[in-house]
Amino acid sequence: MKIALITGITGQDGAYLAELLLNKGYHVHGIKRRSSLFNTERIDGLYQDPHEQNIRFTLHYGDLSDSTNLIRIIQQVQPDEIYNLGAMSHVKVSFDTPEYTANADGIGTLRLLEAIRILGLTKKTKIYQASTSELYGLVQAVPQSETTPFYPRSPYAVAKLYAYWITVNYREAYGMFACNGILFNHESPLRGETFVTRKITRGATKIAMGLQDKLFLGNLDARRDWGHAKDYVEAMYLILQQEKPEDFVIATGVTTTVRDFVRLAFLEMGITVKFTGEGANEKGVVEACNNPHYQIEIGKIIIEVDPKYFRPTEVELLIGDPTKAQTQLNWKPKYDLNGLVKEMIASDLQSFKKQKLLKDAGYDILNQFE
Ligand code: NDP
Ligand code: GDR
Repeated sequence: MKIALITGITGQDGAYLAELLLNKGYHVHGIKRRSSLFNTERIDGLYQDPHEQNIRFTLHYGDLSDSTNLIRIIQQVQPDEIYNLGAMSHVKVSFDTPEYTANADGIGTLRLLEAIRILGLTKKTKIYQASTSELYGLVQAVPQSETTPFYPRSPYAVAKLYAYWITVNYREAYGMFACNGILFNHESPLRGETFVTRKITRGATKIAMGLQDKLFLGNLDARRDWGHAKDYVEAMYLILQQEKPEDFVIATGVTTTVRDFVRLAFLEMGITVKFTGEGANEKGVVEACNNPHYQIEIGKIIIEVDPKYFRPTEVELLIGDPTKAQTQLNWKPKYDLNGLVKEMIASDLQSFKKQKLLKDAGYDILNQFE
């Protein structure tokens, strides 16, 4: 039985990848951080009681900032494959916590690579590094491919640049099977609530249901190449099954503005949004409502720009060229943007129905921190 170790198993990608590998017959080990509240919601469905016999899913406490713990876990687990998905992954937050981000996202990768080397596992253990389209940053050329120069634009991207190159260096220096997947944005119903797509799908459902008045967003002009996380974890797996270790861009090749993502998400709730004004004064107004269950006033302002969400340095345009992955990995995404939005909206709608029922019955449990 193959053994995989996933850092960041409690995150969006960790949850989908763990499920994929379990379905392929792997024993999946994951590293989770200690937290004062439960943080395993995304993987609770995969949980196996460690008191049972023949379990194939095991969690270990740990952190990418602690070499001792990484060495101990890798020694104990003896993984065939490590997927390094753990990271402080929010670009805007990385401007607030740059040192921590460098430590977890940059040096964390070095710690894993060194642990493999120290333990004499360089010929046994393959490692996948979660690299990112944020490496391209300030546009040098489009579409962005494996040969496009990098120009990172945030502490997050700079930390990931270190992680990218240290992965390449360990491959070249020690012959390790170490690969970068340069993944463009990928989303899903499991996406963290503060990333823009999920913020929008949650906002669209709550506004339509009368649970929220307005949605405040930042740069509506930014363009992203959005795919579905389920398709992207498949690519991670394929990258480690190749004969030679190489780096791959994973993307859809289609780019969309944040503004158009807003339009699509609200349309899925039957609401047509018209944008008026410019820059920080731009507003999204209800132009039409065609929802059999929830009605909303025409002309109501439901989107506003709040400059607090602007980034000190922004990445304006990402559009990936996945030709290498398509030809060499035979990777093809199953979802398009419409399918992704539909699935995210359906999931958020389902989870807010309970809140709506409680509100209609007089129990207002809206989260005041949102
Ligand atoms: P998430 O933010 O959903 O998950 C990040 C995971 O990393 C969580 O499990 C988190 O734990 C864990 N983590 C954070 N800090 C540490 C630390 N110091 N030590 C150990 N674990 C830690 O990210 P995604 O699933 O979306 O992304 C997975 C990886 O892919 C990340 O490295 C991200 O930077 C990268 N990436 C993501 C893309 C995307 O569009 N989603 C695109 C390209 C790259 P906890 O749950 O406790 O917070
Ligand atoms: P990104 O994702 O920075 O691309 O990083 P995010 O969804 O945070 O932002 C995408 C774009 O939307 C603009 N934006 C807003 N973003 C957020 N979060 N909140 C807002 O209110 C808002 N309004 C507009 C942003 O300015 C940006 O241009 C994600 C993460 O998953 C990284 O870990 C990963 O490496 C990259 O994708 C690829």
